[in-house]
Amino acid sequence: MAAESSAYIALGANLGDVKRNLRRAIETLDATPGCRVTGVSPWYRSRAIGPGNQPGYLNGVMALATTLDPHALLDLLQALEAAAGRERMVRWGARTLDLDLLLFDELSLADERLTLPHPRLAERNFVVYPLSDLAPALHLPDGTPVSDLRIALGARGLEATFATLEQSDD
Ligand code: A4P
Ligand code: MG
Repeated sequence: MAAESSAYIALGANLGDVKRNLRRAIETLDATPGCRVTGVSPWYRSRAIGPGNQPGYLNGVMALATTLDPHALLDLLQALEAAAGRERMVRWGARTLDLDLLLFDELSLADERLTLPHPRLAERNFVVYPLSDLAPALHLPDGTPVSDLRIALGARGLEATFATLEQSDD
């Protein structure tokens, strides 16, 4: 059996049936051969970063144990985004699921498809807060503790919500 790697994935959604899309992404990843979801963070509402007047996002992070390589995992995440996107194009007309590969073991790399750690990880409190909730002692490959990033960024535009998607009522 191939050795398992440890990966962290950011989840975000701001349109459509947000909780259902997020829940489904977690369930589908956990049901994929070679992937095991080992933890899910609490969930945050965040002010949208991006053009126009977008609704707020729901953001969280999951931890994954996987035998996939990083590019195969990226393929899988993009397939899940596309699956949610196809539904959304019929019903809502805009993005409903964003899955970013934040960290993969201690890997640092940059090629045309994949940059690790995720290039915007350290700038985004809606990524760093749930990541440090889930893994308080985690360090980036360069040694930066995620707890330091959390202090540096602060909670501006961020609101802690529910501990699990299942606990929340729609
Ligand atoms: N790519 C390179 N490295 C990675 C990586 N580590 N993980 C490439 C995922 N993808 C990676 O990403 C564009 C390309 O990045 C991919 O083709 C992949 O090969 P995408 O997810 O397809 O496109 P995108 O999400 O529309 O663009 P981008 O630039 O990745 O946006 P972000 O950074 O994902 O931001 N505001 C709030 N409050 N909360 C959010 O979650 N999310 C976004 C999307 C914007 N504003 C937000 C939030
Ligand atoms: Mg993205």
